[in-house]
Amino acid sequence: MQLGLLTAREIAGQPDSWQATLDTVTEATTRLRRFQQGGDPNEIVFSGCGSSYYLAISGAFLLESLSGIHCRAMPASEIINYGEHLWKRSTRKRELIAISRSGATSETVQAVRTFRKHAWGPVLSIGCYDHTPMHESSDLAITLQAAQEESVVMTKAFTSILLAIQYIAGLWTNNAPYLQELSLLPKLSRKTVPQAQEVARKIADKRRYNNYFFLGAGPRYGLALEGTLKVREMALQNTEAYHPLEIRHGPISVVEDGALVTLLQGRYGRDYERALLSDLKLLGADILAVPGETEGGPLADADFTLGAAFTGNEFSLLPLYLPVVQYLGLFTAIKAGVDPDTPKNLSQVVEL
Ligand code: F1P
Repeated sequence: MQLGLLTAREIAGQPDSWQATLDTVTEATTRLRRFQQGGDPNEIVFSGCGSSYYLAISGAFLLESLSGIHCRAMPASEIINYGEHLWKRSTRKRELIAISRSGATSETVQAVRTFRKHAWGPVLSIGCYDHTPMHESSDLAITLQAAQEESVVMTKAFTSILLAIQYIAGLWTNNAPYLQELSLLPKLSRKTVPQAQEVARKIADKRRYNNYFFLGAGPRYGLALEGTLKVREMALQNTEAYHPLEIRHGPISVVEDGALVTLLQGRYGRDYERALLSDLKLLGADILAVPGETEGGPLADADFTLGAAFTGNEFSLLPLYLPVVQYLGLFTAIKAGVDPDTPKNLSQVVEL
């Protein structure tokens, strides 16, 4: 049996899935605009579970920075358990963006129904299947058919939903240059995905690490969390995610030889992040920098880099950070003799 066959195919299928995603959301433009004009919210809540919650974290940061509207991310269970308590004195007009690949995760479906029951605001749901309980409970449903997956772990579904959120953010803010940048991603990914495969294979061939750290600031924090989920679900390894400078405030105590630190680099805070990498390197960690080069030049302290194939607006390039992280989970699992297609104790859908 070849380990990780399904997952490998889905990671490699991202360029096609991203193009199909752009086609789907472009086709839904009128409905998406109408949804937003009807709501006029002063708070947009993003929600989901697991990888879909991590999408919510990145999506909320992204939409708030493009629109100026206050956005927050909540795990679906928090809406069910605390929504009423949290919002009982609030007069804000809200909207919910619910995210679920399956559209059937119990907490997410329940969060959508709770939101509607209390008339907290309209619900937009994003998933990969039609006629799901989540979609049927929402005001507007977007289905990304091409992002459907056989594997338990989310890979192309994650990046495709991320791209859909980016498109919606660009559309709602009438940001034509941003939408134009997004349209280039499928083509860019045809170069980045094979590069990512090569880099991740090299890392897994070098050694098995004791701890895998993922660092990401701003809209990349949710992606760093997704990195931990990939390495944990697929390869069952120890892994942690932080906003980059947060690692100095405690977690650095366990950084030593045997740690791999992956920095998802952006433009802001670059000098602080470079100084941080030097310190982590001195402690014995190996460093993967994604991308390996920014406007500030190449990163001297990186042991591994994902070429300079993507430079530009970090808010548009977000999906390009993921393939190397996904391949890292895949190859680390294969090296350890674990099948990434069948993660321990996990199923595609968590139904309570
Ligand atoms: C959410 C999720 C996945 C996780 C696993 C269990 O699914 O937590 O993120 O990888 O497959 O389910 P969904 O709500 O996006 O379908």
